[in-house]
Amino acid sequence: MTPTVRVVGAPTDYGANRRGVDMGPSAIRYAGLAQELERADIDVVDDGDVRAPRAEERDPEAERPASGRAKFLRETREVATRLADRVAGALVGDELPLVLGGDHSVAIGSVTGSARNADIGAIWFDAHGDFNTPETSPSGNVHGMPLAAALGVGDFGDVEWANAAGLRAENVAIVGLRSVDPSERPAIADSDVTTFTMSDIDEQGITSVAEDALDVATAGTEGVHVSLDLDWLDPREAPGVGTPVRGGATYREAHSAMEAVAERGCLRSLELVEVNPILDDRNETASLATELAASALGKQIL
Ligand code: B3U
Ligand code: MN
Ligand code: MN
Repeated sequence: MTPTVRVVGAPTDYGANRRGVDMGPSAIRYAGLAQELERADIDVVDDGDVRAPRAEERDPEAERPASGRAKFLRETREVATRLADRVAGALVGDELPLVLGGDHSVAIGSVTGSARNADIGAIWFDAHGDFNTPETSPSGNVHGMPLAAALGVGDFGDVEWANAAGLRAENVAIVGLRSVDPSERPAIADSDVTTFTMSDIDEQGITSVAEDALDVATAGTEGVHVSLDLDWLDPREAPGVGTPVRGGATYREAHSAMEAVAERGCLRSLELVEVNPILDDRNETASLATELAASALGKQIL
């Protein structure tokens, strides 16, 4: 039985360089998230949004990292701290937190909250590695850094609020990779994270890749955080994202991977990030996000 799902929105955009992704939580709710889950016999409680500052009212450099660049680090910390408390609180109440982003920097809060009282694994469905650090980032945008932050890579080792103590790189898999910055490649290679590129999906098939990723994330852990960046999908399926990259997962591959997650029975927390309704076509990316959430949470066809 799927536990009650507690929805919490994190309407941020300062981790990305695009306005509009802060409207992701509204777009996903408007697309019918609660109804989609209820139709799948899943109980849903909507906890509203965490308070998130507006980028234009803040100084991007207010909290400078030890070296390099990470814009809006202070704001990222504020939201991550609030979100981590909400996520951990839901889990203490035996509920399953479902976080709606916002840009992917919110994952720092989701992961640290999910890892607060348990050893967890994580599966990162994403076109990108999200493994930049303030020293390596070409953009300074924190949405390209959350996985490195949670694992304490580079300078992030000293950023205590961002490190997820109960998450080890050996239990992390990235699925769908096809856009990695030259500067972040060595950090991924030097880590114990397991990667599955789009070529791996071409060669092995999504069923095998999803099972392998689940093996990595569940080995010796108490549950898995699934971080679903909608740019994992091909832009033809999910046009409403800030940084689309051609050659992504198809509609069926995405559902198949989510169904594998549900079947394994290991899901501890879920997040849907980077939906940008301004760039979308009739809210179809948000609508797809609701469908994929239902699959991950165990929607049955028959
Ligand atoms: N790797 C680039 C681009 C990027 C990462 N995540 C997204 N875009 N969504 C960066 O800015 O770190
Ligand atoms: Mn991402
Ligand atoms: Mn991405």
